[in-house]
Amino acid sequence: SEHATSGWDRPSMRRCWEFLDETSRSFSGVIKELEGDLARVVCLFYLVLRGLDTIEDDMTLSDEKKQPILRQFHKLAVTPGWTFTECGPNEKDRQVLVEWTVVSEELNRLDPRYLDIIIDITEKMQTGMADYAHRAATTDKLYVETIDEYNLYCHYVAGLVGEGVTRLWSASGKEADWLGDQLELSNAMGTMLQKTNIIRDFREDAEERRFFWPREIWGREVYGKAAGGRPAITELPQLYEPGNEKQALWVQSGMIVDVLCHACDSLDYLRLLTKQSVFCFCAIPQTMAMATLSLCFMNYDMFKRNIKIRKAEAASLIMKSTNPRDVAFIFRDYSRLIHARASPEDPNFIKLSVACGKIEQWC
Ligand code: PS7
Ligand code: MN
Ligand code: MN
Ligand code: MN
Ligand code: MN
Ligand code: MN
Repeated sequence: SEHATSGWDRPSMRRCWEFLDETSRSFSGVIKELEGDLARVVCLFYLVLRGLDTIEDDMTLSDEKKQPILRQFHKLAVTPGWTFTECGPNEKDRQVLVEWTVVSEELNRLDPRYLDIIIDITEKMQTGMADYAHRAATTDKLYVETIDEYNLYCHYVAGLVGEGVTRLWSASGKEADWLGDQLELSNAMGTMLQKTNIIRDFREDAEERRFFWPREIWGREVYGKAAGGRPAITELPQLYEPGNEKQALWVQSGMIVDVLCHACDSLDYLRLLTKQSVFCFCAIPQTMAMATLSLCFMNYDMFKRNIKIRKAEAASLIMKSTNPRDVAFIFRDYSRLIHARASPEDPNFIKLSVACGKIEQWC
């Protein structure tokens, strides 16, 4: 029955599986392990959001061009024959949009109870993306100012993915009906992944003039004071200028404490799951995120180059992330590594201790 629903016998669905492998190293494995319909449904959900994100990310498209495409994307995505060839040659996933006919063909084959969820989430995400892109393009407001704004952006681009997949678990009958209504917890799951990605990719994003770190965190005067009486940071790229290393690490620590505050909600979510394949899909990216946070914490290399967890560490996390108890222990182990590397001079030290203490308590 796996093969009855995976679509391996249709060229269009085979191309979609190829696109999944080409566009996602982190999700393709766990998506393919999902049972029954869910593997194909989540693969298509992934490709829809990958297509939308590729348009959002393309800084070579003008705002005039981008706005209508973003705001109509939920309709364009299911329009037979629609394709998008105008992404710049540097957009690594542009080919999905060029060959979108295979994706729309498969979307239109989906059971409406799945397609409706995918379309609903896409419409909400595209609106959030369009609003942020428009503001960045038309005002001199380059930075996200407050933590509230930062949380709202993460809700749009990742918390909604958590909501969407959770509603898909319920719709498939593989998890309880009421799980789809646990929006706080599903939002925390996505937000934790997005914030970790935003921290790790700081240098890469800054070089593309994309700034996600909120001023409410990086602009704090205490970080300058704690770095030997220096003035507060006024522009984000100052964080990788020589001489600001110490201050950069306190800011980084402030960003990491903020993510750790979502860890217990993620553990609460994972405890509600009952199907093994759904559990692995949800848990593996979260333990990878904890490993990434531990790699980044107090590591100035992150400001200089792309850093990634080792292949062997990733492989070990895939094998060990099998049940809520073991996942909580993995969270606790990384949280202890982080705390052990924290310095009492760090203005975030107390907050960090509290966040780590809550993870200890959860276990
Ligand atoms: C539908 C599986 C499991 C309850 C394309 C999975 C970019 C971090 O741009 O590609 O390369 O820096 O490394 C994924 C919650 C979303 C949130 C979001 C859709 C978890 C478009 C993933 C993935 C919910 C917006 C990938 C959020 O990062 O980023 C499906 C539960 C896409 C999940 C983006 C980021 C995902 C992300 P980049 P990545
Ligand atoms: Mn990526
Ligand atoms: Mn994006
Ligand atoms: Mn992206
Ligand atoms: Mn990124
Ligand atoms: Mn990027």
